[in-house]
Amino acid sequence: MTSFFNAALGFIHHAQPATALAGEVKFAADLINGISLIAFILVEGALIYFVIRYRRKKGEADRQTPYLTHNTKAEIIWTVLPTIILGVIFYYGIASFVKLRAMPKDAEIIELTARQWAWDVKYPYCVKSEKTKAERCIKLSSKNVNPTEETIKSGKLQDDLMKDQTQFVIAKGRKYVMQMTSTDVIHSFAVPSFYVKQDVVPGVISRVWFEPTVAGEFVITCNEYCGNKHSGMLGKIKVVEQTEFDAWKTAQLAALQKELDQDAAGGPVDETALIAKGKEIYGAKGCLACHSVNGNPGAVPTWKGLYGHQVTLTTGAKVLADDAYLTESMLKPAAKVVKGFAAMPPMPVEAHEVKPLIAFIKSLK
Ligand code: HEC
Ligand SMILES: [Cu+2]
Repeated sequence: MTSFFNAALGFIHHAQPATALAGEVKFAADLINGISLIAFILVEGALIYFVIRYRRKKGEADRQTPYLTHNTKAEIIWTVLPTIILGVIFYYGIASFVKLRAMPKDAEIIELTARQWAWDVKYPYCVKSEKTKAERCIKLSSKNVNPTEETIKSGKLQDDLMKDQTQFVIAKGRKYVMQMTSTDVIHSFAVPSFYVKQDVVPGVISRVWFEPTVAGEFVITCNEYCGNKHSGMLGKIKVVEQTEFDAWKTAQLAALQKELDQDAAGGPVDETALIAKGKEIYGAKGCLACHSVNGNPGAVPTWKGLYGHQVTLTTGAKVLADDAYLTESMLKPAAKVVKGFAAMPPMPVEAHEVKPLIAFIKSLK
């Protein structure tokens, strides 16, 4: 019997609990589903039994239903029993809900921004340039998909990206608060194994917290329909041991420091290096989810042949796609909108990324 229930519930809850609270939430959900399943079987079973047992048989005389006004015993049972059951459900529901909603004070805060169709995260770990005083923090966007010539030509790029979205790393046994907002439409941040789900809404900051207790990789899904690539708005959380996390963090910060120093020295000067960097950002910042670079027409303008050509705007005006126009289009996408397209939502492009991106667009003749 237990294995039957486990199998039945297994359809609903595949995920193994992987945080301090997940077990409690799973228990509440399993309890409600289990009670519902039993109630369903009893009610439907009785229904089928009565239909067969009390059916009107062939040639049988008509019978009148007895006139019942009330039955105290039955009324007490069907009032008290459901009240007790609902009371139990309420208790287990509210007990874990209260804990889920109380953000711990000693947690690390990770900022998360949702957009069509990716998650961008920002850690509270930063480095500063001695020379320029510029600051750079660990940020992760889509997993660094490094587009190859082959994938660019085939146009398969966009599917490639959707398969392997943002992957971010956290340490086992630490508490984390995700501080979340959206730049475009309503999304919902959900990690099935963590048993958390929270709407991510433009103009609003919502929070969710967890304390991972199991090392491994866990899937992030968007649980609110948010456009035609909603189903590909996936991500991964990689939970590692504290020592591994520290090593990861040190390496990330060292790479950022190197970038800062390079920028302070004038940035990569040779065009090939700039193009390579631009291509990397195109993958890492998820531009490739929308912009093709092989000329494929779509719901979004292709980047192929864009540089140096005339672009018609929604206002009817024509502009030359030069450095100034492209810079503005990346940093303030709503300023000039290409005719025939919806405005691009704000993108997490940083000022220092514009130059390499333009070099990359320029190279797509
Ligand atoms: C959700 C889909 C989407 C994503 C992701 C996206 N864009 Fe766009 N982009 C658009 C749309 C739609 C337009 C055309 C409307 C407009 O001009 O705002 C556009 C236009 C542009 C233009 C002007 C192109 C032209 O033909 O004039 C530039 C430059 C641009 N995007 C850069 C970027 C960069 C850089 C990224 C990655 C950081 C990016 N976009 C990611 C949808 C997207
Ligand atoms: Cu979404």
